[in-house]
Amino acid sequence: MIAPAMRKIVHIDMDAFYASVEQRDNPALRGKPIAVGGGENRGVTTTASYEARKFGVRSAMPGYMAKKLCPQLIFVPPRFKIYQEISRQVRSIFQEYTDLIEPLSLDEAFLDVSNNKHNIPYGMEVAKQIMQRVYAETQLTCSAGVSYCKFLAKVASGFKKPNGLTVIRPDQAEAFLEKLAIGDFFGVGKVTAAKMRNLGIHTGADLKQFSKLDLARHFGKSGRFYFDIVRGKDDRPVNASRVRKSVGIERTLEEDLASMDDIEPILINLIDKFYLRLQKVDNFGRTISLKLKTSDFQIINRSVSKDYFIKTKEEISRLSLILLEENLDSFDSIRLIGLTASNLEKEQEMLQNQQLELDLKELKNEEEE
Ligand code: TTP
Ligand code: MG
Repeated sequence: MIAPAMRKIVHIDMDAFYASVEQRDNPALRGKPIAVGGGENRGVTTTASYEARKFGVRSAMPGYMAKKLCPQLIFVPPRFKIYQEISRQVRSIFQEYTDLIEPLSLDEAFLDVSNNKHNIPYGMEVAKQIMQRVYAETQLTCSAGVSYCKFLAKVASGFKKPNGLTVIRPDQAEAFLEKLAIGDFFGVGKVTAAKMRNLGIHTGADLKQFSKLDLARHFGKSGRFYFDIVRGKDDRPVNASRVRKSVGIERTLEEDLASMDDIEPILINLIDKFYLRLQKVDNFGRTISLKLKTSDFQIINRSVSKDYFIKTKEEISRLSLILLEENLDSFDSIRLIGLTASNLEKEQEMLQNQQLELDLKELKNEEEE
């Protein structure tokens, strides 16, 4: 058997992203400790410039606390539109090298450059070029990590911030992971890290002492993941299509049904559940589709699209019932019925917006307080 070729994964993370953008666009802020966020009295810091970090100012820190740590701190309101624009700009640089891009937020992404568009043999070379291109086009720096898996690439990018490039080769992985502090393991949250320290796990080497069974006992399913990553085993693919394309629900009927009278109550019930789903994921579509599977296993898919997002239950009900009525002649009886929303609101920019929404919500909460 031929072993699969080693993957080349790059993780890129912008340096002090929002703060760097503000310093770039306002020379008066350069070299100064700044915090981007709601301000001194209200609001939290989204991020701080490196000058401010020297004083201990951190992301998610309340403004008054940041000011206490660093009295000369300058508060700057965020400009999310600009950050989003830069994020897009940076992403199009990535796209010149690969289509396998998995954004984690506005300012970071995984890239699988194993088969990159320029046939560059080394991941490090791709990362170097991307860093240069990002700087040339945005006057902002980023840091990059290169390795054979996502976990190590992510950890590597944080290793020499700012403007740093770190490569972890397979033969270096073990030593690197053994020395790594548990708080720096990507995927180990604050709570888990604290729990691990209580168990005497402070570094990768400590973590390695635990059996898979023990880790599963203490940390459930994640235990197995920790067992693997500390051994440098991470096969997760770079997932370029994590963005949801549709939200759907379907139900197989207990018995095959034929008439509007019989199907309608089932559909109405399904609409209730469907609407709850849409609300829960807070993602509505411009298209509603009705799926019917006939008793002889033919699939009938019918949809209706609007030029706006269909957000009320009344409209979803009305459209679904019309779709059913219009298609009653297309089957003798059905065994399954389903509803799907597509052309989703969040489809295009979902990942980018996640960060944005968090930020906006944070600020709004602060304003409401
Ligand atoms: P990060 O990449 O975590 O931080 P950073 O880019 O500011 O700094 P670093 O050089 O260490 O990478 O987050 C990216 C942006 O996301 C950050 O500039 C602001 C925003 N953000 C928040 O709004 N809230 C938060 O709690 C964090 C961590 C980040
Ligand atoms: Mg960053």
